Amino acid sequence: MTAAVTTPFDFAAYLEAARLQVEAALDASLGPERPESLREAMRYSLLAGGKRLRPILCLAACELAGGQAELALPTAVALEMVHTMSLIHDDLPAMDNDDLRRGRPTNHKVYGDAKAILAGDALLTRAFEMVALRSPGVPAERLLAVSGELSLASGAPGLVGGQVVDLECEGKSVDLETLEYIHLHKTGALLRACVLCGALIGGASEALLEALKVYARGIGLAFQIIDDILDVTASSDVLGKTAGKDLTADKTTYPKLLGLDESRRRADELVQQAKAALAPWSDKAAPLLALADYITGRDR
Ligand code: GRG
Repeated sequence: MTAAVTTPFDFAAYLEAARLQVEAALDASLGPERPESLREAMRYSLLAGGKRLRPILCLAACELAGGQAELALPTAVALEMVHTMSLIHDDLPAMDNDDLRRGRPTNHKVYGDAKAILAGDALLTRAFEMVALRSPGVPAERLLAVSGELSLASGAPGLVGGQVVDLECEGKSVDLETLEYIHLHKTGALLRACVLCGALIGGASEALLEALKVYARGIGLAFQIIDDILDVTASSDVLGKTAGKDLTADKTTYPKLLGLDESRRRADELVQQAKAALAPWSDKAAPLLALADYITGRDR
C-alpha cells in the first residue's frame, strides 16, 4: 500500500493567480460606456488596485461548492464594483471626506463630487447588469438568487443601513452591540454576499450555504476589527488611505472599546470560529481557510 501524497496548499501562488484573474476580468468589464468622462471616472477607481479580497472570496466559494471559478467571474466583478462604489461614496465630503484611497487621490478629488456620485451610481447598476446579462452558462434561477443576495447586501439591510448608523453614531459613545451592528452591516454584509453568491453559482448544498453564513460572520467582524487596529497602528503610505481617521472623526472602534490586545484576540477567535464552520469540507476548503487567516495577518 502506498501512502497518499498530499501537496501542501501554496496560498501565495493561489492568491496571486486569483488576483490576476480578477484584474483581467475587471479590466475587460467596462466596455463602451458613454460618455467617455463617466467611463474614465468608473475605471479610475475600479482599476486602482486594492486587495481584491471580495471577488477572490466569491471564486473560492464557487469552487468549494463544486463549480468552475470562471462561471462566477462576472459576479466576482459585480461584487468588486459594489465595493468600489461604496468606497467612492464613503470618501465624499458629505460622508468620510477623504483625500486618499488605494494610494491615489479619491475619485471626487479628481473628477468632482457630482461625477464621483454618478460614477458610483453607474458602477452599482453595472454590477447588477454583470449578474443579469453578462453571466453566460449560469442557470437563470441561480442568477436570480445571486441578484437577491447582492441587493440585500447593498441596500438598507446591508451596506447602506450600516453606513447610516455609523454616520449617526459619530461623536457619540457607542456600545459593543451597536458597533457590531455597524460592522456586520457596513462591512460584513458584502463579504457574506461574496461567499454566498459564489457558492450559489457553484450549486452549493443547503448545509454548505449555512456553514458559509457562519464563516462569513466570523471573517466579516474579524476583517473590521483588523481594519480598526490598522487605522491606529499602520501608516497612510502602507494602507493607501488616510491612517488615524477614526480618531479624527471621533468614531468608536474596537481598539477604543477593548484595547489593542483584546481586539486582536477577538479577531483571532472570530477567525477560528469561521474556520471551524468549514471543518466538514476541510479537504476542499483550503483557499477559504487560508483567506480567513490572511484577514487577520494582513498589514493593509
Ligand atoms: C452600496 C448602495 C451602496 C451604497 C454605499 C458609502 C456606503 C453606502 C457604505 C460604506 C461602506 C464602507 C466603505 C465600508 C468599509 C468597508 C471596508 C473596511 C473597506 C476597506 O476594504 P479593503 O481593505 O479595501 O478590502 P481594498 O482597497 O483592499 O479593496
